[in-house]
Amino acid sequence: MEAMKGAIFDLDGVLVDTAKYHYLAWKKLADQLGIDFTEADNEQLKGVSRVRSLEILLELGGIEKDELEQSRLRELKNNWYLAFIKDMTEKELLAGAKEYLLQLREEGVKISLGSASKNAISILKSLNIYELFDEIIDGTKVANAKPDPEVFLKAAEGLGLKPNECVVFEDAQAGVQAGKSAGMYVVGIGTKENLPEADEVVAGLYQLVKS
Ligand code: B16
Ligand code: MG
Repeated sequence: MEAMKGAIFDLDGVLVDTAKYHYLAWKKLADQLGIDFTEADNEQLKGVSRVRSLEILLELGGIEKDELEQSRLRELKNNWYLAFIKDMTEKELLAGAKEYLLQLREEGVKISLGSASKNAISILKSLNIYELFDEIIDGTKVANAKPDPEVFLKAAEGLGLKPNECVVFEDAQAGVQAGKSAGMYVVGIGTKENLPEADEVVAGLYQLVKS
């Protein structure tokens, strides 16, 4: 890797733990549809787009729905999810997240978001870190979901940097693959067992904060 000039952060699971709220909302939908859906099943939805997440849920239940009905179900789930995260505050930031963003800014590293979420901007604002980003690429700006590299390539372009000048911070396997396909150095957030393709793995951003 060249010296890091840009840092591209996934949102859910890296900066904030919204996975539990996604789970509660998908679980509510699953209950309504009579689908058995566990927290272990929810792992398959991490980092995956809303459209694909619903397809996986329906596949788990062996249920088929046409596109119109799927769109209604996605909206239902998203409204529940938004109600769950409505009162989210800075307290929900994962350990070290804000400190690490501030440290990078201090070092002159450019910062972008690279998230599949279509709710990313409102979440960043609730967490009071929106102003720390030079670029935001989210689910409203990409056509192809991770593991496609589009989200990270657009982020690098938005920062005015080459892919090999950027480092991706990702907690999901699909996101790590997207970062590698983009030609970037990838720091996995989690464990080596779960993210074997990452260039290095830390348990959380707090491990990268200089004391
Ligand atoms: P939304 P990330 C992803 O965010 C989540 O990990 C994934 O579980 C979710 O389905 C996806 O965003 C879409 O989110 O329904 O809010 O548009 O990890 O890429 O930041
Ligand atoms: Mg994630």
